[in-house]
Amino acid sequence: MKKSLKAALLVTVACAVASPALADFKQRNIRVSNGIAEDHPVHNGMDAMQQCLDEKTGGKMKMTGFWGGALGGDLQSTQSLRSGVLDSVVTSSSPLVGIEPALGVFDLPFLFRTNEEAYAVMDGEFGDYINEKLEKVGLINLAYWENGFRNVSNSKRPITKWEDFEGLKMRVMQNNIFLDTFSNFGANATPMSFGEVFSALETKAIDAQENPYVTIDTSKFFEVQNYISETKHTYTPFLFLFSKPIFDTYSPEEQAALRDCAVVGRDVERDVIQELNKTSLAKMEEAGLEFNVISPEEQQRMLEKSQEVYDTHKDEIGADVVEMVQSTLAEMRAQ
Ligand code: 2Q2
Repeated sequence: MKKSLKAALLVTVACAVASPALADFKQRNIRVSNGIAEDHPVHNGMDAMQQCLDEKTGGKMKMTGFWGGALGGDLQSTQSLRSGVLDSVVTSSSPLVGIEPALGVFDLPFLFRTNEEAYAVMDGEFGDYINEKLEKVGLINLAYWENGFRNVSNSKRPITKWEDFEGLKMRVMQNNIFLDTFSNFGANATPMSFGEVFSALETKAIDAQENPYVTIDTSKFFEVQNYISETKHTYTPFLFLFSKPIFDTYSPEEQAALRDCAVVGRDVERDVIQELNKTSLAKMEEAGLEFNVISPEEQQRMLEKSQEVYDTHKDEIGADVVEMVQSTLAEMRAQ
């Protein structure tokens, strides 16, 4: 037998052995709750994840995305996962600190400086450490997707230094670290679920909110705001969570397919969100919003002013947890 034909046969046999038979997969209809709008890059990530699942399972594992909080907000959907009545949710980590306090580390202002730092921490040992904690509370985190670096939009004035927050009625996520961070700057901070933000801005119940550009664009907050200021004050991850009670009924092959394809979707979502962040900002400037970038000096003053937030919340997050991330980042920055 010709060598090349033999090699081709060996590869074919190896693939057949490595990849589970399609018979190992059952028909699964997976509902995925999202608080964000359907045209957010999470949708691109889910499309790529679905394509991966189709290839691995012969189309047996099908996801359906529910957008705009149709199945409930972040915390409500996450609780439904824990009780096994909902399959999956893509949610920020911030509203979940009541379930797992260690997640609060991601809310510390100016923790990460770049996307690369965030990815190294989330996709590495620390991410696994957090995922082990989440499993203990009934949640499987399939992968860390991207919500991203958060910036401030408001209807009153450009934010050029922390003192400019004085008296601003500002929505924050339902999370005490965010509440303290902006109260500490002098804002009149109000915790509010994501689904209420647009109408609160529209009715002037609040003046300001903070989110990545893509979110401010796709959730149309910019339509009822006048200023957008690049502060990059926090990087928020999206957790692609799956119900552990449901996950435990899946075969090892089904579980592996979900985890592997969530990573495929993650990489697509991160790429698309990087591109869309640029076009979202341009679109909002064209819509008439006044844009400014806070200077490195003023960003440093914001960080120094926020040190007391670290001191206040370090113990509730876990001093060891904060230390793990900060030492990882120190090593990266020393290279
Ligand atoms: O400010 C927010 O609440 C957003 O960053 C949300 O966390 C995010 O858009 C989604 O988790 C909404 O479900």
